[in-house]
Amino acid sequence: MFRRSIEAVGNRPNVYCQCIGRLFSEVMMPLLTCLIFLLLLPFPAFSAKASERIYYIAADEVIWDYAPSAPINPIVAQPFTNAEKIYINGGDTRIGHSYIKAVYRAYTDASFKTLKVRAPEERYLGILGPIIHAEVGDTIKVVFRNNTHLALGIHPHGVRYDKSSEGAHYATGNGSPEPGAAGTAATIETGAHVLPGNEYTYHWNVPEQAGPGPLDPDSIVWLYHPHDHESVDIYTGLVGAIVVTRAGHAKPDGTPKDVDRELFVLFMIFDENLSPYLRANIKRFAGTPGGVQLEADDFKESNKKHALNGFIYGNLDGLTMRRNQRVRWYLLALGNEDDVHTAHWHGNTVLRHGSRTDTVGLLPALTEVVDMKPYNPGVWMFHCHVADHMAAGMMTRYTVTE
Ligand SMILES: [Cu+2]
Repeated sequence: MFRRSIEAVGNRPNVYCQCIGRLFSEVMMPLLTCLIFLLLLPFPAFSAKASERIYYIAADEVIWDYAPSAPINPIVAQPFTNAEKIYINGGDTRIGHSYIKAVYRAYTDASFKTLKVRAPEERYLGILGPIIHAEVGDTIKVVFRNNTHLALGIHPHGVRYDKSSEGAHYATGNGSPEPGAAGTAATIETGAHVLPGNEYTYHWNVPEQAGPGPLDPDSIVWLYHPHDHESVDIYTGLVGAIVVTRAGHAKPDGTPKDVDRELFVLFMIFDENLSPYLRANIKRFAGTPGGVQLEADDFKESNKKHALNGFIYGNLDGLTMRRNQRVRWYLLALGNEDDVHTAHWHGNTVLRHGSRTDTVGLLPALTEVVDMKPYNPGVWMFHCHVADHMAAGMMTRYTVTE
């Protein structure tokens, strides 16, 4: 084009212009293109602009209903059986299916006045906190507000933090008994123990080490939860997830480009016997609070909610997708020695690290990322395959539409 436009100027084209034009179009341009390509090739992160992802997350106290469908079990569209009623029914010495709990919730800004409303396609997340998305190279800033009556914080897995953003509190020194001795955790504010009504800001980095490894898909998932008194804090209901996408492979919102639908499911037996709200729950929901025997086996069993995203017996609703969509399932687990789960799909299969399966094992604080390309439309069961857990309600359904 350049040469032709010069020639069109007159009958005697300028020889120097022609030479410069040819030199530019046939030598310099290809050289420049190659140079730019070679520079970008080993550094895909250069093509993506690093962002600071800001989240306003509060711990809020709520009344959580594990089975809003009661007295109907939606899996069979029948009333709950006597065996199932152990986990459902309230009574003089039972709490029932609603409990005081705490959940992480997203707000629109630092005023913490307006809740970020979940879109209909996100409501299945249930008790899970806001999903934090970031791309390798980004930074995450979480402004946390504690609206509960407990001292709490946020401890993230996987991402990089300084002590001040670890959200966990323990001695790092030589164990000197002297309170506040240099080098002990007592001298370092980590954001583990944010007092009721207070706020704390966490800064987390997302280096390559926080992102997908060579054998991972383009995004992986990490947990976050309180870590002040970790073994009981998690039974408040406070737990959420962080997705980290490979550099250069994220959409502007941080979600992976190679996925049409992300789904998150937490397999966790919420043992309400260990919840800091146990006594408050007895006082509020038991017919005769004074008659409750904390150590009675049947009372203890009634408080073990074998839940998917905090729902039991098919009450987790909204795991929907279309046929042939690229669906990424992020599976999460947390809890105790009973939290040995095997996530199992009817109707379709998934790819896990390049291997095909329909059942994936989980242990406390382990996560799994598997990809499904649903080819088989219908309403299908999705459940934990541990028999005792199924019987206690760790099951639901997912839907593949045409
Ligand atoms: Cu299970």
